This record gives sequence, C-alpha cells and structure tokens, in this order.
Amino acid sequence: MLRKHALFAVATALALAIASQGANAAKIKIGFLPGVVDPFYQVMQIGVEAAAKDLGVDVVTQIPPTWGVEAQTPILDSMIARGDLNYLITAPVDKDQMVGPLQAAVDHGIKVITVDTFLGDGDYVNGAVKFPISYIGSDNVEGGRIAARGLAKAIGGKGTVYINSTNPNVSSVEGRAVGFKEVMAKEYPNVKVLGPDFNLDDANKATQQTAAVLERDPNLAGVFGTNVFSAQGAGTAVVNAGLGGHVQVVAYDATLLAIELMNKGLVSLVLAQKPFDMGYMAVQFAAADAAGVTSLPRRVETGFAIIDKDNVKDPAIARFIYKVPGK
Ligand code: T6T
Repeated sequence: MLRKHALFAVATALALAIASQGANAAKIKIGFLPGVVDPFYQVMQIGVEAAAKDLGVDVVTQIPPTWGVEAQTPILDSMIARGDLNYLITAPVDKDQMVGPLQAAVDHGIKVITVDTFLGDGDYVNGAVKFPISYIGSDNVEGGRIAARGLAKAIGGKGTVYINSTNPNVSSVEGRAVGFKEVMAKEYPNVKVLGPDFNLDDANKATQQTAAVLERDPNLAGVFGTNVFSAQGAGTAVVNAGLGGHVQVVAYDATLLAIELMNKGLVSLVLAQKPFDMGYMAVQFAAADAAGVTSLPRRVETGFAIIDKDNVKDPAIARFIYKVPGK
C-alpha cells in the first residue's frame, strides 16, 4: 500500500514539475532502445509513445530483433552517432557488458534512464554504476518469490520443479530465479529446484530444454518460465508431452497466450508486470529532468498484477494483460 502511495506521490510531483515547465522549455528528443521484439516491450513502447504525445516530446524507437549484447550495442552506437538525442530510455540486455556502451552515450551528452533491467547491482546511489538517472521496473526478486509460492501451492508443496530462463547476467530474469530459489529453500523443504537452463530468449530452445528435463524426470511437478519466451516454450513442451494440467506452469509475463493457457488449466499463475507504466514514467522522468527537477528517485518499482483463474475477468486485473493492438 505504502508503495502505491509512494508511486502516486512520484507521479503527482512529476505532473506538477512538468506542468510548470512552461511552453518555453527546450524540446527534448528521446531514444527508446528496449531489449527485443516481444509483447512486453511492445506494450512498453505504447507507454513511451503515449507519454511523448502527452508531453510533446520526440521519441526515436529502435528495437533489436534478438536478445543480446551483439544485437543491442550496434543499435545503441548508431543512436549515439545521430547526435540529436538528449535522453536514452533503455533496457540493458546485460548488467555488466552494457555498462561501457552506455557510458559512451553519457560521454556524448545523452542522459540514460534504465527500464525493466538495470546495470550493475541496480543501486545507482551506492553501487558501482551510478550514471543512470533511474531504474524504473519490477522488483524481480520479489516477482520470483511470488512465482515460487504460486507454484509450490499448485503442486501441493512437494516435488521437483524446473526453471527455464533466458540468459545469465540479465538483471530481470536473474532476479526472478534468485527470488524463486530463495523461497523454495526457505519455505518449501520438500521442493527440489532444477535449473535454470538458458534458452537465449528463444522459445523453441526452451521447448527442447524442457522436453529433455521431462524425459529425464518423468515426475516433474512444475515449471517456472521466467519470461515470455521461456514460459511459452516450456508450456509447449508440457503440452507436447501430454502433461498439460499435470505439470503445473507458472508464467512470468501476461501475454494473451499465457492467459489462454491459464484458462485451459495448463498454467496456474501469470505474473503481469507493468510495461506501459515503465515506458510512460521513463518519459516523464526525462521531461522532469530536462525541466530541472533534482529529486527524481533513483529506483521506482512498478509492481505486479498476479493473475489466476479467479481474478482474470476482473477489469482492474485484466487491464494489465499485455495487449498489442493488431496482434
Ligand atoms: O520479461 C520481460 C522482461 O522483463 C525481461 O527483461 C526480458 O523478457 C521480457 O521482455 C519478456 O519477453
């Protein structure tokens, strides 16, 4: 509750600051560089564009086709080379390897706001990496804890469960696995955790990896897919093995497919993040910073909607399902 109020206070302060910016403030241009093409970042882009329209700022968006430093860095370099961007809103695809390339953006006069994923340990006040204005995103360790409790409940508190994830060194999915394992170790001594396997954000690979685990361990009780493609791929393997409904799946990210699988009884819990809010707020932060606001929080947690069969029809919850018009 406190967090909700804090978020509201931030939003109100921002609105006031931006409103008082006046018509004469210099127009800013923002680069938006998310992690990869997927429904999560597409919804984030809708948030970025909505805020840009509301605040009258320009945004240039470029989305890497695949996940990885090799895909994100050249796009970042070309955004820096344009020479006309004042701010960059980005989701670094590696918490260490993207520090140098993003420091180069700062050296070229571009201020950086990280969304969804952070650099270093994410503590921009006391940590090793301090240059980003802020991290705006989920508390992914907490998200992992929520997923663990949901899965443990679905399997009756005992059995073997398996984590399928994307890549090592990505703050978001790494945090999810940490929180998940922590809760299983502390609260569910009869649950054994396998993985994570890393699918490099490729759903087909996630399917193959999960199929191999199901073959090795026919009594597998549950699977945690730590993001869109991990959950999709792992869920497909469970269905292909004819184990839908027997092996419980918890899906991070509320795609329409995840919700459909939940409605069919294949997925027990879906964790929705707030990508629209991350994008919208990041643009507000850039505008507020440009207006001279000096007290922007260095970290904003945007919260979750925890979706299950009982609440999925509630409009207050269903509004967080990732809906991309035309898709
Ligand atoms: O889960 C999101 C995001 O939070 C993560 O950093 C990468 O994967 C997604 O984009 C979903 O595919």
